[in-house]
Amino acid sequence: MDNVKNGIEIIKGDITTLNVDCIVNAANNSLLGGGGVDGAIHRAAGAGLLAECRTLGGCETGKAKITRGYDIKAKWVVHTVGPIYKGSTRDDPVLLNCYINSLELAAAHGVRSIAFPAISAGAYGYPLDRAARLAVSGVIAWLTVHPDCGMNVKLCCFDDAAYCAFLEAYNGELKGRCNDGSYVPLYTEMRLAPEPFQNIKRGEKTVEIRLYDEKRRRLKLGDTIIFTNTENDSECFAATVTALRRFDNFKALFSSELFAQTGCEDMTVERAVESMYAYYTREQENRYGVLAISVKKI
Ligand code: AR6
Repeated sequence: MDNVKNGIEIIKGDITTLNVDCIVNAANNSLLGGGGVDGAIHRAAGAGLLAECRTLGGCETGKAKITRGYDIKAKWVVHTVGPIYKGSTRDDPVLLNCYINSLELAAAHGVRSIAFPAISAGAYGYPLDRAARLAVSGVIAWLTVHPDCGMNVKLCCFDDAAYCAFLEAYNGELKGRCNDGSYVPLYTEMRLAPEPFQNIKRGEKTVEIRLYDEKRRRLKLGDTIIFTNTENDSECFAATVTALRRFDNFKALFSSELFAQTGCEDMTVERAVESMYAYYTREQENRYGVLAISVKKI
């Protein structure tokens, strides 16, 4: 297959008029229509869309379902349900998953160009800047994991406020990737040796261990981590940080109940501690302490 490049673009406009393979609808759990962009898409697509939606049995928050586009130009409509903002960052991974699951489903249907509205940023109340950063993080996370998919993503903003917030998030994400320190990206990259890489990918290892250094201090619950195989840079997957726990040293960490999730559980605690000195010195361990990062593959 050709190595077709992915693309991402921030645009301003009405999503129902776009010339793309697929548009994404910010729906509700019933999938039976509503206000905002949902209402606009159903009005533009016509009765056929609603009839097909009725056969789908609704959709869970953070998940996605697909229908035909009926009277709109796009062949497909992916319906996803964003979280309702409740004043905390707890639902951030759910909003990220809206983007990731929509892209996954669309790609499985041969879609190569897709437009998203600002999911959850209207009636569902997400602060625009955070919704924008999560959108950009989720899309970039997915594109990073599927580098040769040739997917063109348009983040379609309806008004100037959304357009500015998305541009800022996108530029910030690029700056964050340049590590100039002025922006804390909502995802981070970690390199893993082949064995732990595969173990985390299969869900057999759910705790990754790092020094609690400057970089790791910036990690937060709900962040996206892109894990890359040290022996093959193009092999990577995205995961969400589900828990963070600090320990004074490796021994304390391996003596906790987290031991069973570290991928070292077939060793003795002493051997597990020893194995960490292949990566870090005792001096670094004493200076920074260590961090147990619980992750779940996206
Ligand atoms: N094209 C692009 N973006 C649009 C359009 C359009 N035609 N119309 C609105 N937007 P919202 P939510 C923007 O409320 O927050 C519905 O009733 C809008 O300016 O549509 O995920 C569903 O049925 C905002 O930036 O979706 C659910 O009950 C963004 O789309 C609930 O709202 C999302 O706003 C979902 O709430």
